[in-house]
Amino acid sequence: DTAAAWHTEAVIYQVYPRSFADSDGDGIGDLPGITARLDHLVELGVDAVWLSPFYPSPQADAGYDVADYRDVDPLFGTLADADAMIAQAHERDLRVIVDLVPNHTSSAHRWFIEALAAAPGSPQRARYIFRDGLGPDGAEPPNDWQSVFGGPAWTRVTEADGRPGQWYLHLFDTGQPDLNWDNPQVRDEFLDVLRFWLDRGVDGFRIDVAHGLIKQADLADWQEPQEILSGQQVDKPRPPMWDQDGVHEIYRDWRRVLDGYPGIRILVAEAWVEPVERLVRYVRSDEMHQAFNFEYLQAAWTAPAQYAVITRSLEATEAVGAPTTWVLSNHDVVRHASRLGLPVGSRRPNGIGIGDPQPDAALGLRRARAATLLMLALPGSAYLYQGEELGLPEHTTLPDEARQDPTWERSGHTQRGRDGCRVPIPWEADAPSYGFGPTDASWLPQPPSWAEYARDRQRGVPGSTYELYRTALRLRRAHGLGRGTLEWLSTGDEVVSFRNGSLTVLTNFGAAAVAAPTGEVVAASAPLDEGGLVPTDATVWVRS
Ligand code: TEU
Repeated sequence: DTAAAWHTEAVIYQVYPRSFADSDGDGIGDLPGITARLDHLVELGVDAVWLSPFYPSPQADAGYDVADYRDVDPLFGTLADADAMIAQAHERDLRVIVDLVPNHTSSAHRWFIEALAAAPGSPQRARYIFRDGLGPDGAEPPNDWQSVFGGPAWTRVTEADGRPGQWYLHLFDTGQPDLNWDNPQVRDEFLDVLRFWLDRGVDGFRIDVAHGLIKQADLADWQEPQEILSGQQVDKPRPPMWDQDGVHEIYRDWRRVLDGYPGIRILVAEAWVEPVERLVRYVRSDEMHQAFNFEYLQAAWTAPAQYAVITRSLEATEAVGAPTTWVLSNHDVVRHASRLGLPVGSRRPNGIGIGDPQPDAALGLRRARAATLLMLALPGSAYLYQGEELGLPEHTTLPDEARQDPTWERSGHTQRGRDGCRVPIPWEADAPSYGFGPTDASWLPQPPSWAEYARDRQRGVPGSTYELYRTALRLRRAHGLGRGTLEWLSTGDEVVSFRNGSLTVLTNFGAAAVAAPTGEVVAASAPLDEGGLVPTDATVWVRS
């Protein structure tokens, strides 16, 4: 029954609420804006939306610092707006996935405010990870861990008597204190939060930093540079803050809650864990339903690398009976239309660094179109990030004073951060803020090139990126590609080619054009050369 197993082949579209559509003209997108644009998602042809956080928050990390898990930030609307958005989505057969941030709260969460006011050793402090400092006055942090955003992962607090006191752990920003998941109160609270949103009708949760909740009990020093991808090989020691075995028990508890609701409600792990054999431990049948495939996102643009990552991903997920997932972009990484236009060796996932070369925009877009057409032909579930259907590039020339991502400050301005992939979406070329909202306001400035990418400039235009996505999604559904089986035809150095059902797919990575498979070309990421040859950096779908 495909309806029951919807997630195994779903195309899920990530909405980044502050940048999708602004209904009230304050320059920040909101829930009524999303609801008003749901028909776009229907026209595009996706199955579900995942919304990044819209909960009350000081916005120290664009909402990934949650102050109240059961409400909506006034920036984005009200709980009634959330209910209306969910209802309107369901009316259109779109499922709704919300973001859950369990590794840390905001420092403005009631629990953390209580913890600061309470004494060392109190039950209030035991919900977080407070420790005494090292050295004579406790002036040194408890260990050498670094924040993912740069700088020490510990901040010292001032006690009630006005003296410098204990330190608290934050793997991310200072405004994101890590919760203590050994505390039963923390566990109960999140079971309740799950029920709160399930009762409101959501179809699932994307679990932020799913590999970080449990820390090695001794909080041992970690000399290696802080790596996001937490383990290079299955048998190597893992960093004491990532991918600890204890996390799995938490997700088993959550799965039991979800399974108590009608239909299939899903858990999706955001876990930067390598290799894929360790990642799939999160998607065992009694844990999460899916995990983002970041190894795929990071794979090099060569035939051997793409063949390798696709086969490894399919094999590893098949072994645990979970759907394979595919993703090329999200709100944390350089948009793939730019990433694929960077010289090999300078493709950092999170932000184009100071002094890095600028991407080749034409090359990047050409490869992005080829990559997307390859991805959407694969069996499993695929994630799209808002704006990629317009071919949006990274905004690489944001003025420094406009930057909002905490990584910019925390890294001492050595990393530009992730703002460049978060710029508000252009809907109409000739409207204020390119149709993002009713006014010119936009929380990050939109570049003038946004006019040419606007949806209304591409809609109905043959060969546009928007129409390429629509065609691919329509055919993917019509041919059941998401539940198909992949049969390799060619895995050489220049070409990757396979069959999925009645379609033959070929991507040409080589410098010379190659013959297309025989049959009717139903989709192509670039026009074919004379004689029906597939040019370099292009993908074709052929019906035979
Ligand atoms: O990201 C988790 C995470 O590890 C990111 O910092 C990511 O690896 C990094 O941006 C490199 O690309 C999640 C959210 O997706 C991110 O937006 C949040 O900042 C982070 O958690 C903290 O909640």
